[in-house]
Amino acid sequence: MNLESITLYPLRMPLVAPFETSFGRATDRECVLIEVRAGGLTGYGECVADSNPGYSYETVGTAVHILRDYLIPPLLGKPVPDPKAYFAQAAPVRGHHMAKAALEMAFWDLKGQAEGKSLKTLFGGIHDRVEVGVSVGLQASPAALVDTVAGYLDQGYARVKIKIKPGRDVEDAWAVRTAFPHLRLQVDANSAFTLADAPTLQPLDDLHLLLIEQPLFEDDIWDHAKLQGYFKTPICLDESIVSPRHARYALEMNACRIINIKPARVGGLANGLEIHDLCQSWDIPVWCGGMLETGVGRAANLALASLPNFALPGDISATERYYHEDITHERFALNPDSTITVPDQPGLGVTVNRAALEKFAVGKIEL
Ligand code: OSB
Ligand code: MG
Repeated sequence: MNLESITLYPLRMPLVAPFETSFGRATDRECVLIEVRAGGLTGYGECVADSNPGYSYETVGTAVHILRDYLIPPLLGKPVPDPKAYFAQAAPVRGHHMAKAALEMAFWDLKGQAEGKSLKTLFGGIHDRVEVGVSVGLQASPAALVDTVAGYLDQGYARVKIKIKPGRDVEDAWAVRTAFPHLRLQVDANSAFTLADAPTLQPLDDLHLLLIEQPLFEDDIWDHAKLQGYFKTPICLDESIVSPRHARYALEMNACRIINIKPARVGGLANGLEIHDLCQSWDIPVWCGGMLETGVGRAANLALASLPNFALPGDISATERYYHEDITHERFALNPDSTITVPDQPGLGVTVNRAALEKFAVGKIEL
């Protein structure tokens, strides 16, 4: 099956509500949808790089550049790469994992469609529904945060993550914990603190949090190992784990007791599977992070999260938490038990709504 053509659609989609983290506030979400044609089939991939380099150095602009000028040209007219082998094949391009992961997702979609198997089946997933939570951005005040969290609990979410940053840390978490004593609660700092902040953060250790996500620098596994030594609450790494190798470093250094797997950050779903297996062999639970994906990326995350060692609820919320209108016909709804059902149709198991795609596309690059 030869790869005939690829189209990149940079998208800008309005979010249902602004999303604020320690690195910024977004009212729209930007990403790139990749459409790959081969053998009469069309596979889709989502590049989760944002409009700005706040979470990662990759952006929509760098992803389009790397895809258009380096990753895609050697693929055209050649057999569609085996998705498990693609990351190694793309090694001449250093870094740019989100750009690579978007292509790899489309190759998985094509493989699943060609073989009549869902991604869940291809990955060896064992759950038909996966436990999910909601990631709540910074709000105007601790009281406003408690109100927002209450709204999500009414919708049925059984696990909540709140964003923290310096000056909006212990007080915010304490307010939510006090309002909801039994809530499964965790915090995410997106690299906003340093080791010198450890005494300030210490009270978090008494709030019965599931985990403290990425408190320190994104490229710093070593100081996380020191910080984990001061806390009984598990540290969970997100930004710092950019490959299976980095996962191994973190485990060998005791830098965390939980890992957040975002397939795009680690270079693709195959690397996500490898980190899942590595962590399982270390008895370290993982969970699936999110990047405010459209239905395309959400379908892939659900398939990945159906594996056995995804032992904690994922940041994979219902479509309506993110978008009034999505680019897939399928919308993901929250089941009453705080789960979302994993797609079971071949490939990603979602179909793209052309009208919505045209509406949200801010460009179109045909290769
Ligand atoms: O750190 O987990 C993060 C969104 C964008 C960038 C980074 C993060 C997030 C989230 C949202 O927390 C998770 C979701 O998709 O619901
Ligand atoms: Mg995070």
